[in-house]
Amino acid sequence: MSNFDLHIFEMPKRYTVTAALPYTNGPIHIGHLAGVYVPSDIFVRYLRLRGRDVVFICGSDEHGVPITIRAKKEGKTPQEIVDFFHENIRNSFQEFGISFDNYSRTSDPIHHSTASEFFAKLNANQKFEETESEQLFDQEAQQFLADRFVIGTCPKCGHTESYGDQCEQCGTSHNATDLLNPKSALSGSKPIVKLTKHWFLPLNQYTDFFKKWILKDHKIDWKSNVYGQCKSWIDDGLKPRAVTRDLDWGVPVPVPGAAGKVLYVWFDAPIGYISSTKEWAERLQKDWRPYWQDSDTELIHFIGKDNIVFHCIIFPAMLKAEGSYILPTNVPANEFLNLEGQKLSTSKNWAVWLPDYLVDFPNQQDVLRYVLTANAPESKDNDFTWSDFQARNNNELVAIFGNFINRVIVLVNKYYDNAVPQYDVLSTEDLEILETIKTFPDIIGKDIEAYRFRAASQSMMNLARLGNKYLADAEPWKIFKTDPHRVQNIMFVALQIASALAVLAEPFLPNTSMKLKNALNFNALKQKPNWESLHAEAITIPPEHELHNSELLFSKIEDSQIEYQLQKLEQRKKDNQAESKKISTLKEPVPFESFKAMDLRVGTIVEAQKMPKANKLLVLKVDIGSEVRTIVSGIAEHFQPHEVIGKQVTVLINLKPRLLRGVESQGMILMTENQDGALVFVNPDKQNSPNGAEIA
Ligand code: B3M
Ligand code: ZN
Repeated sequence: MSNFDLHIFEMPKRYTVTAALPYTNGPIHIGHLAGVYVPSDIFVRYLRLRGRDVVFICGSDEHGVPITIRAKKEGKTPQEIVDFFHENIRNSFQEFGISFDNYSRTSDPIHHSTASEFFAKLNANQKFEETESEQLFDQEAQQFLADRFVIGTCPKCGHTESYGDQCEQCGTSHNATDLLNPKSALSGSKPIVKLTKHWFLPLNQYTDFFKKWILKDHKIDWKSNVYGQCKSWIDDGLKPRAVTRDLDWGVPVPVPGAAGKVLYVWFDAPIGYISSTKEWAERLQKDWRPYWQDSDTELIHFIGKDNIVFHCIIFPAMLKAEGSYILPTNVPANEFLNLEGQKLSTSKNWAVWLPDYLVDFPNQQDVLRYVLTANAPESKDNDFTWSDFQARNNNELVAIFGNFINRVIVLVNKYYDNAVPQYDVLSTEDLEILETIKTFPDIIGKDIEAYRFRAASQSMMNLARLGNKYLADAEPWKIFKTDPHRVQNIMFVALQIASALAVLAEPFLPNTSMKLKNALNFNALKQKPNWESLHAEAITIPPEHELHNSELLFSKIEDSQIEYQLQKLEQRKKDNQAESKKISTLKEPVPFESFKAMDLRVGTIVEAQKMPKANKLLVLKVDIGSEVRTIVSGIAEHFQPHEVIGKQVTVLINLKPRLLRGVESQGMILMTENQDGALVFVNPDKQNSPNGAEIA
C-alpha cells in the first residue's frame, strides 16, 4: 500500500455524509452554501474520486415553528409554504452542483413512519421522562408557546432576542420556561404558564457518556469551535429536554395520551437523515442499515454552528438511547458568514439569495462556490463582500486558472492544429514540473480530509499558478519560430498540468472541471487520469491526442456589476429602516364628542365560520354581554375559524349595520399588526373584563 493511501481515515468501509436539512421557510442564501453545502459537497466529491463507498444525504426540514409563522403571516397553510420552498431549495442545490445522493423531505410518509417508530421504541424502553410541567401559554393566541413562538432573554448570555429552544447568539439550547422576560411572537403579550404533559429526553443521564465520548475521545479530531461549545454545555450541566410540543404541524406523537402533540422539530429532523437514507436505499435496492448501523461506517454531519448542540448532544443521545445506531465520527461545523459587515438575515432580506445570484451572474455557479470556499467561515465568522467576490474572480479564476487554460488550448490549436505535440528531451525544469504535479493529489487530499477546504481550494489554485507561471516564464509564443522543439516540450508539459487541474478541480469547480475535461477530450483517452493515478504518473495526455475547441472558462466581472449589487443592498437597508420606522400617517384631530359617540365594548367570540366564496372573510358571533352580535371580519387569511373562538376582543358596537355578501354585520372588531406584519386582536387588558364592559 503506497503511503498515499494511509491517511484516508484508515480506510473505513463506507461513509454516510449528511448536510443540515434546510428549513423550508425561505430560499437558500450564500450563508447556507458557505457554512454547510459547498464544504460537504467538496468532501463527498473527493471521496467519490477516491473510489470510496459514500452516501450523501439531505432533505427539507418541513416541520417547526418558522414554517407555521410564515404560513400565518401569509395566510397560507404550512403545507403550501413547504411545498413551494422544498422545490425552490432543491432546484438551488441542483443548480449549484450540490450532489446529494438523496434529497428528501420530512413531511413525506417515510419520515413520519421512521420518526414515529424511533420515538415509540424509546418510549417503550422507558428512555423518556413523562412530565407534567409548566409551559408558556399565550392567552390571546390560545396557544402554548415553544421554540420560535416565544422570544426572551437568554439565561446564559443575556441575548434579548433568544428563541424558546435556542439562543442564536451563544448557541445554547434551553426550554422556553428558562427564558427571562418571555414575550409571545404571536400576540406580543406576556405569556402565562400552564400545565401540560411532555416527554423529556433526560440528557443529564448521559453526562458521563458525553464526558468520555466528546471531551476525551474527540478532543483532538473535532474542530475547536465544535469541541468548545460541547464542553461548555457539558460543564454547565445537561438538563432534560422536552422532545414533544403542543402544536398541530409536525409528526404526531405516536403514543397514547398525546392527542394534539407533535414531536419537537429537533427530535424529528435529525431522524430525517435516516429516513432519507432509507428512501435512497429503497430506490437503489440497497440495504440502508450498514450506512447507519455498521461500526465500519464513518458518519459525518455537516452543519452551521447554531446546530452543534443538536448534532453533538441531542441526536447522539437519541441514537445511544435507541441502541442500534453508530454515532457521528465528526461534526465539522462552520461558523457564520456575514454580508458586507452585517449578519445575514432572512427577515430583513439581508442576503444574496441563490435564485437572484443566477439572474445576475448566469452560469457562474462555480465562481460563487470558489469564493465562498476561499473565504469560508471555518474557524470564525467571516464576511462576504462583493468587492472580494470580484477580486477573487478576476485575479484568480480569470487571470490565473482561466488564462493558463486558455493559453494552452489556443497555442495547441494554433501550433499543432489541436493535436498534442510529440516531445523529446525534457529539461530539468520540465521534469521537476511533472514531479510536482504528482504531489498535488496528496496536498489537496490531506486538506480536504481535515475539513480545511479553504486551504484545499488554494492548493488547487496553486496548481493553476504553477501552470500559469510555467508558460509565462517559458514564453513559447516568442520562440516558436526559432526553437520549435522546445515549444513542443513546453506545450506537452503544460497540457499535463491542465489535465491534472481538470481532475483536481472537480470537488471545488464541478462545472469548470467538466468543461476542461471536454476541451481536453478526456472521453477519447484510453486511460483517464484520476486522483489515484496522478499520484503515480503525471503524464496523462499522450502525443497525437486530439483536443476540442473550448469556450473561455471564466469571464471578468465589471465594476458596474458590483455597483449594482451594492445598490440593491443599499436599497434594502433603506427599506428596512423605513419598515422599522413605518407608522401610518396620523389622522386629523377630532372633537372629544366624536370619540364619545363611539361605543366600544369588551366581547367574546363564541362562533366562527368561513364566509362561503370569500377567502378573506370570517362570519363571527360575538357575545357583547347584552346580546350576541353577528360580525363579518376580514381576518380569514390570518386566522382559522377554530383559532378565534373564545377570544376576548374589543368591539365597536354602534357602527351602522352593513350588508356584506348577504350577511348583516352588526359592529367591528378592532385589530392591529404585530412586528412581523401578522394581524393580531386589540385586546382589553387581561383583567377578565366581563363581556359588555365599556372601553373608554
Ligand atoms: N433545519 C437548519 C437550521 O437550523 C435546521 C437543520 C436541521 S438538520 C437535522 O437553520
Ligand atoms: Zn445566549
